[in-house]
Amino acid sequence: AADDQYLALLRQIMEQGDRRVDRTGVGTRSLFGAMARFDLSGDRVPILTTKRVSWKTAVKEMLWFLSGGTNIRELIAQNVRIWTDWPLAAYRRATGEAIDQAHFERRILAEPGFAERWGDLGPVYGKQWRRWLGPDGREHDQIATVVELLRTAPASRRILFHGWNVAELGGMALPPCHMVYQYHVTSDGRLNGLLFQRSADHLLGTPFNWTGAAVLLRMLADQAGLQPGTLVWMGGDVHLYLNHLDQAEAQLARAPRPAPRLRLLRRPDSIDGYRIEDFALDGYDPHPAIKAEVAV
Ligand code: UFP
Repeated sequence: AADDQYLALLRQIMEQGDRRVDRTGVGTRSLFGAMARFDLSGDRVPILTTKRVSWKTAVKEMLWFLSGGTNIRELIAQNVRIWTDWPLAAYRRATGEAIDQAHFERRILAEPGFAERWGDLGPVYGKQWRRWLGPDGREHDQIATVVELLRTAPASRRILFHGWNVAELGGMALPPCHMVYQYHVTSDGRLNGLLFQRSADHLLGTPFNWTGAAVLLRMLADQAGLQPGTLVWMGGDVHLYLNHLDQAEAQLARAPRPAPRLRLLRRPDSIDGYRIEDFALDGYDPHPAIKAEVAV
């Protein structure tokens, strides 16, 4: 079902999307306002089968957000390279050095001082989720608050966390794309979630963001003693970069395969206790991965 919704949206973007110049200069076709809904019961998970999605990378990234991290060093240590482009571009701009990505990543890993200076992304997701700084100097752990509310006030309409800290946007390598997450507990104990994503690179970003949001909902449900319900995804500017058109055509020609199932193998004592080894994806037999350039 995830593939059907994904491909329908992809086709719609290609056929009806507004062709425009975007921040990166690459150019996109863009739709405004899109929705997808996923039933997460029975271990269902919206991981695409029409191309291989590096789901473990998406889970590691989500665990990194939850850890409060903002430095790419912790990602590279786990072989996750999806955030390197931004600090690398900043390093090249600042130093004029034509360093290649692999060398840059080796230095980030090997030299803590170098990582501190060049690997930090600023107050991005992890900082805002776990340590949103109030005007009085107090730090707010939005994730802990969400878990607490799910347990003690499940009927609340205020169970949400937000990444768009206006006052700190200027210091971020990239302002949050998957921006606000809201939760809703049904009277029979199912956890629904809604992600509002202001900007979605439909080819490279969306499949990851769907995976991350689903995994996060599963962890939160587990921690609060709830069953997984529905994940609702809302996209603001949902776009296809013009250098991704061939990849999009190739994916549209593929037939979806049976959906995989995601199992959580362990229930840690807190939301902070999850590790990548706690997740198993059963029956994942996707079409091959599709390579594409990321617009920085
Ligand atoms: N993008 C995503 N998902 C993410 C992420 C980035 O789709 O999780 F971090 C894409 C959306 C857009 C670009 O193409 O990155 C961000 O650019 P902008 O800030 O101009 O929207």
